[in-house]
Amino acid sequence: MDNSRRKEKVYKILEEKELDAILITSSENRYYLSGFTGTAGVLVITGEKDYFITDFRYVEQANEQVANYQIKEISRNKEEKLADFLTELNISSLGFEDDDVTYEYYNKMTELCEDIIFVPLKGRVKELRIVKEPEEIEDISKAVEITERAFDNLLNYIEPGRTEKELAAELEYLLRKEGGEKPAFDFIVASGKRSSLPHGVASDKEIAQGEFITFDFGTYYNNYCSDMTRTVILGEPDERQSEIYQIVLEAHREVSSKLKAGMTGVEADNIAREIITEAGYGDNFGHGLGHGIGIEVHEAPRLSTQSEDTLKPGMIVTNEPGIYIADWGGVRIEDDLVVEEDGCRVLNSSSKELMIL
Ligand SMILES: [Mn+2]
Repeated sequence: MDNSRRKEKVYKILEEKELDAILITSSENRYYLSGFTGTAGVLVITGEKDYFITDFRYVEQANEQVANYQIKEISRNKEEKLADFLTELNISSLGFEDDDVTYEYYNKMTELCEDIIFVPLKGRVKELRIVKEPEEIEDISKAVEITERAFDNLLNYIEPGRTEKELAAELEYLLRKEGGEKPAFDFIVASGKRSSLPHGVASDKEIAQGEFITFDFGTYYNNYCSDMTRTVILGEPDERQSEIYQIVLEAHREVSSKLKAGMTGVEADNIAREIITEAGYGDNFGHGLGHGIGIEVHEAPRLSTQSEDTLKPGMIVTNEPGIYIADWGGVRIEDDLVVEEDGCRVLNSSSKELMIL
């Protein structure tokens, strides 16, 4: 991966915050800024020479994957040796990921590095990931494609008597078979009354005739996530089921046709919220409209009544309005969208009409 452009952006943060170095500890930012896919290692970015520090298990992999960093091995007493190394480099102010390190790690490092001032980065590095580069959009599109193919293949498997867990397991198998790397999160398979649980992780409940089943799932592809939700029904819907489904679908469609760069996260959320509220179900849409996806399945920007973000071209966000009625059930429909100058591009292509199985 060519990480040089991304590193340049970190150099700007060094300058802006007048830091001697930035220590990257989170796996997501480590991957974003280096290309390393292993699970251990830190980056020390000074702007002159940058270092990738990892232990014995990953040195060979780092040499293959990580360009533009000097690879350094620290295998035992990692904190002590890192502290010695930072002191050797004459660093006096060090930016660190305060939203990533543990209290224990912070205490240990500040104790070991007496002469170094630790400056919290407050999400400044993470923010670099909010607008996606063309290669990232490609990876997410691929993840979405895999997700849709797997769901298509799952449809034949859905029948009364299967448990939610069986459906989740089959879905995971199909995703991996289609080329997915691993699930993007614990799948939600919520049927019948359980579909009123926005985050009802698959249970031992058997699915039955007449029930809504909400599937919320996704996969990693090349380290990027997809996130998709469909609600299907076993047998013909009753009047109320059709009504609720149509309201959510209308809210969802209105968002895909109106969302564009320049809107705030609050305005985007409000496109769907207005429709659901006017239909009388405002109190039953208790979460935000959507969120960014990327290396993490939930990242900036947020589309919600609390959001402080403004949409820019190249952001990828979910569009997932829902209505949840306790002791009855619920509906959610979710696609992934690329924000563009004058609109948005929907990455999903599978049908959003109520699927009657
Ligand atoms: Mn989502």
